Amino acid sequence: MASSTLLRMAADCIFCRIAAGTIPSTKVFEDERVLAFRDLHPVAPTHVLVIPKEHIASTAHAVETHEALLGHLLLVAAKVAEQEGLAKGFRVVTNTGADGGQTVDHLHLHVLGGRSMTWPPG
Ligand code: D5M
Repeated sequence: MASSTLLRMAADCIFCRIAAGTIPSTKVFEDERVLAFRDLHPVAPTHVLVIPKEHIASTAHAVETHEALLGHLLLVAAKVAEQEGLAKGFRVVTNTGADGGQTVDHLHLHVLGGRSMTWPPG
């Protein structure tokens, strides 16, 4: 792994380890900037997480230089939804901070589908 990649990994971040391949995951999509894998505790028939390989703690920690990467994450979420056959629709969620329900401090998009979603979320 390139040292620049190592520098952008956070120590003890589970999603950095998944991105580096040192913790296994069920991958559904990968390119040089992002990884998509199945959530360990799915809350919908399809529940995929899309993460940047670079460590960004949350949406609130994203800065201007992440703009293209953030757009790419959303495009990959749509690609994953198509790949998963979610033609009837899907939901993309990013929990941010304690009140937002974030439990893993590495920015991730949840792609949820395969059932009808309700609103508002809990
Ligand atoms: O979502 C964090 C999500 O991460 C939560 O739905 C469980 C999932 N998770 C945690 N560890 C793993 C591993 N090892 N593989 C796959 N999925 C995992 P949040 O929005 O932060 O609450």
